[in-house]
Amino acid sequence: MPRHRIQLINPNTSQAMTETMAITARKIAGSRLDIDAVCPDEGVPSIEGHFDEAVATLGILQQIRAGEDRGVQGHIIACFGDPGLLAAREVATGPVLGIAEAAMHVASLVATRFSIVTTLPRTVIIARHLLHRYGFHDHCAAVHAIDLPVLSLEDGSGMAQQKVREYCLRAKEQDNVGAIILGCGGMADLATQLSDELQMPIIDGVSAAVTLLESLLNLGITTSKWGDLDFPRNKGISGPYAACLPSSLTP
Ligand code: 2AL
Repeated sequence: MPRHRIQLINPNTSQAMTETMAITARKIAGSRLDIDAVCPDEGVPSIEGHFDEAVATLGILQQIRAGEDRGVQGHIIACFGDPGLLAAREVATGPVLGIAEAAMHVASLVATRFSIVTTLPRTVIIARHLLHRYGFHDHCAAVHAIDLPVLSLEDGSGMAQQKVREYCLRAKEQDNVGAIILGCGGMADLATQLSDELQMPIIDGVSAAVTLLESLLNLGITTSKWGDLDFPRNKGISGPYAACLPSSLTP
C-alpha cells in the first residue's frame, strides 16, 4: 500500500488541543500515514455552540483547500460537532470525515447501544442533532455532559479527565450500553486507558476517523462529485471565501 498523507483539522485555535489529538492520531496511524495537524490562526479557542461552529467553518474550508494544494489526500474535522462537514466535502476532492460520525459508525459496529460523554450541557443538543442526521438516534441511550468547558481538558489540573472517567463509569453502570463515545476531540488521549479500566469499548472519534479514513484511501474512494457534494458553482465569490475554492473555480 502506498503511504497516504492526511490532515487533522482542529477547527478551534487551541494549539494544545491540536497537539493532544495529533499524538493520538499518529499513534494509531503508525508509519502507514503522514498526518499534518493544523488549526486556524484566527477564530474561536474552543467550539461549544452553534455560533462557534459557524465561526470555525470558514477556517475549516480554507484548511481543506490549502491541504489539497500541498498534496493532502484526506481530511478529518476534529471537533465533535462535525462543523462544516458537508460544505467541506463540497470543496474537497479527497474524503472528509467528522470525528462524531466516525465514532458513531465505529460504536455501532461493536455495540447495539452506546452513550456519549461530552463537555458542556449546550453541546448535548449538537450531539443529538448529529445522532438524528446520521441515523444513530435509536442506538444512543444517553448523552452526558461533564459540565466543564472544552479547554478545561487542557488546563493541566486533571479535573476534567477525572469527570470524564466518572461519567463513563456511571454510563456503564446505568445506561445498559455496550460502548461509550468520548464527545470531544480533547478527550482523544483518554480512550485506551478507560477501555482497559472499564473493560468495554470507549471510543474516541479521532482514532476512529484516522482508521476509517485510511480504509477509504486504501480503497481509492474519494468524495463523490456526483450530486450535491460536487464543487460549489463558480459565482464570482469574493473576500476570504475565495481561498476555500479550488483554483480552477476562482476567477
Ligand atoms: C468540541 C470539540 O471536540 N472541540 C471543541 O472545541 N469543541 N466539542 C465538544 N462537544 O466539546
